[in-house]
Amino acid sequence: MKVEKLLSTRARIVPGYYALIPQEGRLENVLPNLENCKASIMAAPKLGAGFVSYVLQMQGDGRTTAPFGGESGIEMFLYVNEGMISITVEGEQKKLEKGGYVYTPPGAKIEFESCGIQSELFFYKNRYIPLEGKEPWLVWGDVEKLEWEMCDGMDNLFSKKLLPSDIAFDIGFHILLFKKGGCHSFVETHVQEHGAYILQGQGMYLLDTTWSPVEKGDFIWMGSYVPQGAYAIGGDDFSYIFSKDCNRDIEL
Ligand code: UGY
Ligand code: MN
Repeated sequence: MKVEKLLSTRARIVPGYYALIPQEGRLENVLPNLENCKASIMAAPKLGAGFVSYVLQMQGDGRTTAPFGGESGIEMFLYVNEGMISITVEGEQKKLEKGGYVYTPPGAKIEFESCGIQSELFFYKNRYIPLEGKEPWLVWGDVEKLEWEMCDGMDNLFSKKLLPSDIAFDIGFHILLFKKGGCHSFVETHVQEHGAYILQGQGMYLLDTTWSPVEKGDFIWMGSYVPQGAYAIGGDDFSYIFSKDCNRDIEL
């Protein structure tokens, strides 16, 4: 068979530091508790990430055959990027559409199934860092109901904060939206990690010293201290959802 295109990739992987995984390079994994679902594991400890994140493409009849979670200390987050999903957490059931999300506190179990249409989920597992006297709680949300906040006084960069500003939580999820001409106001360098999934548009992303073109469907893992920044290109809105560890001191 003749290969039409030269074999090349936008993937940039520096284990322990950062990774850009373009959509076209993703592979599908079989996971024991998922049926009729293409599961791609994005960030994982093998890469150097402190968490696991997945992109799950569920067929109309895709579902979990056994719950995720239940291990003590594991918190999870699920964001519906396309379609409609019925989700059950500890006996509580809700239907979420595009923009819907749920955070499950340590030890909770989650089950989900597509509601007859193809659905895409961004899914996340992380080991919770306990804080004496505090416990995070189950959070259901819908980004459509959250207000955009201006970032750094700029009229073309906005964010939404998906989880409560409470010290009990050790992780945050946010959406960053770059309107035409929008960019970070400075190149960030920080201890927190990010798992970022691009929801729409195209941009240029700085990771360490290299700018790379990125677009909808790409995943970026930013490890501790990787210099990072972005700007939108092409005139359309550019946005991504990302995780950020928070509210904890560093153990020595
Ligand atoms: O809050 C953040 O750390 C975020 N602005 N970083 C990023 O978008 N790479
Ligand atoms: Mn950052």
